[in-house]
Amino acid sequence: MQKSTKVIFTTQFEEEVHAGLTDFPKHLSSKYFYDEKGDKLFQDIMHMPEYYLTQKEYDILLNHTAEIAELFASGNPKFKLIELGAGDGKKTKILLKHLSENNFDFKYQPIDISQNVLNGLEKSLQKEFPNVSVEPQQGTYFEALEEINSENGTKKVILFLGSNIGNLLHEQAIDFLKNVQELMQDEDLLFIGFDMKKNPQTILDAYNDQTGITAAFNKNVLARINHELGGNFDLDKFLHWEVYDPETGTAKSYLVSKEDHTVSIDRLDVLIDFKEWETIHTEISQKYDDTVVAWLAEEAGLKIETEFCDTEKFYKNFVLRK
Ligand code: AVI
Repeated sequence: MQKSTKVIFTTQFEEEVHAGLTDFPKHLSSKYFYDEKGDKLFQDIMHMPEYYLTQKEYDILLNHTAEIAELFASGNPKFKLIELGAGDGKKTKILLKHLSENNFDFKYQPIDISQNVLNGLEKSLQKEFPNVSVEPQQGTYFEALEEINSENGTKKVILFLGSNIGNLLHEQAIDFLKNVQELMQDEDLLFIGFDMKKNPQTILDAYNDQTGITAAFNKNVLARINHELGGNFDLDKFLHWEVYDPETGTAKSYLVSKEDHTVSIDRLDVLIDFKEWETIHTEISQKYDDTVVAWLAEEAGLKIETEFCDTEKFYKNFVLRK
């Protein structure tokens, strides 16, 4: 970094981009992948054969639909289904179909950071399930938690699918689960997806597809900085690089500068120097085993009630209670 005039940040995006790119080593948060283009790229990722996570969770929901629905309604048949990071709802629609066809007494509240994604979801739900009462809400997981808090008195079934928890470090995941736990009542459930450890090559392939979709997704954070903050990143000067540590179960994504160069970001009034092969760490996608899931749950004050798994044991959905 060469300039250091005082800039007043007006958004969290500006502040975090400045902090991340002037730090050593450099980093940017994966939450900034998701603008309209990033949402579309993530949809494409979920359709890639290499990205097994979506299909595996879909299979679990499809093979255990009735059992899961009964679990949601056990004790108190009336509940609110709150989904954190709902996306296009493709997997959840399996449950919604069963719940609505069998006259379960529930409301569906999809929560997502992207208003664009929510608009699409709401439209498709109106068409496919006109009888389901839908209350979409835009916001981050943490804003969503406040929403959950205001729901006391209604039984809540909280869905957190897609191994979205894997984008958090263990410490952050525990904090998040603890926050959820504190807002849960005894009858509430947390239905949560975890991508499990497996052949390391399978994991690397999922984050390093030959078609370059994941690379474009990773680089989209730079494209966003260009569009929204007046940056002049040349995306071709960066490589998408994925590593997976089979011991810790952590997959990490990087952008690696192929040459010495300087990038300016007008809105932040800053110049960022890159050395040849210097990295920007952009995402972690944690993989789990049973011991780690049990540890996270215990640290957060949650109990594992039951679990569902696909035939290859690639992916698991756990049902947690406080
Ligand atoms: C949203 N999240 C769980 C995805 C993952 O697997 O970490 C995001 C993703 N990054 C690259 N491919 C998919």
